[in-house]
Amino acid sequence: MTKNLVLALSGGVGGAKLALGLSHIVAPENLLIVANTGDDFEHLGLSISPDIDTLTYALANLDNQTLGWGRRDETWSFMETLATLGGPAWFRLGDRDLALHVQRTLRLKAGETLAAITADLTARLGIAARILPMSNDPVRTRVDTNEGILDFQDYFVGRQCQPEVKSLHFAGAEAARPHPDFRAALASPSLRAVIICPSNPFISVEPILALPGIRTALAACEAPVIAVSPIIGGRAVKGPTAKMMTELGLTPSAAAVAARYADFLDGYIIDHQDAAEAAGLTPRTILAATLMTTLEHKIALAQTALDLADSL
Ligand code: FO1
Repeated sequence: MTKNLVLALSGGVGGAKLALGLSHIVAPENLLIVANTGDDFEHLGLSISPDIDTLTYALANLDNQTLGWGRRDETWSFMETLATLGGPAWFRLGDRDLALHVQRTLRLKAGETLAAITADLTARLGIAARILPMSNDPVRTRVDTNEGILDFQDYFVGRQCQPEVKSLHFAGAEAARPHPDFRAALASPSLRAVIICPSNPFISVEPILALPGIRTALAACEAPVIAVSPIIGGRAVKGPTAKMMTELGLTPSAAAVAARYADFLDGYIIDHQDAAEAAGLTPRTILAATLMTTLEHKIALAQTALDLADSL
């Protein structure tokens, strides 16, 4: 049995960059990208799945590289008009992006699963690799802060990550069923590697790990589990990872992220800047250029991750 299936766990902007790199190397029928849905929420009566959409736009080459979310070449007539009508304008939905949320909402209301809808919409956008929601059941990240418990998007966008994080929990995770194809991939004899993309461990990766049986399945996984550090030089490339780690009493370092995955991590990729940390790490650790600003960087890092997996 040739081991050719690559399973990537992704959320947010960093995850989508590495997923894009992998999509240029791994044949689409062998690439399964599991997307975090803990960021999902209902807004303006719409079901919004930001991490699925960030992945979708990145793989469709439609992503807004300035904002890091939403579509490029966007117009904002809907938002401008909504604001003049006194509607909530804090969560910005571009006119083209809006069509995706409307269509997803209509199809969910018609009884389709998030996975089925995602498969059809990504195909319509010309994406061959498979983007799979971690579950069809609702999981909602809640952030317990010094200002009380906030829904994720209220914290992340509404409050721009200012409140001090005391803890996170993933409402619904214990009752949610991992998508069966996700479970099957983890147990598949043709699994070549599991790649944990450089996403925020707390808001993008741990909702996935919080699903019943996933941590156990990763620890039991025959294939190597590789992670790319989302922290470079003590700082996150984008977003609140470092601030969150400090507020949670952790040192914002590549080593501290690896410790979150200690029970299943086989290989770890950290940036050259963090070479000094490599010695103390238990998983096989290698250095690479982990800041991905060009497509070439994304492809190179994806290749490095697969090479590390194949070497273990
Ligand atoms: N992030 C923001 O900081 N401000 C926004 O107005 C915003 C709108 C938005 C609309 C659609 C979408 O898919 C994502 C959007 N994001 C926005 C990002 C979103 O908050 C994600 O949860 C983050 O990318 C973290 O994963």
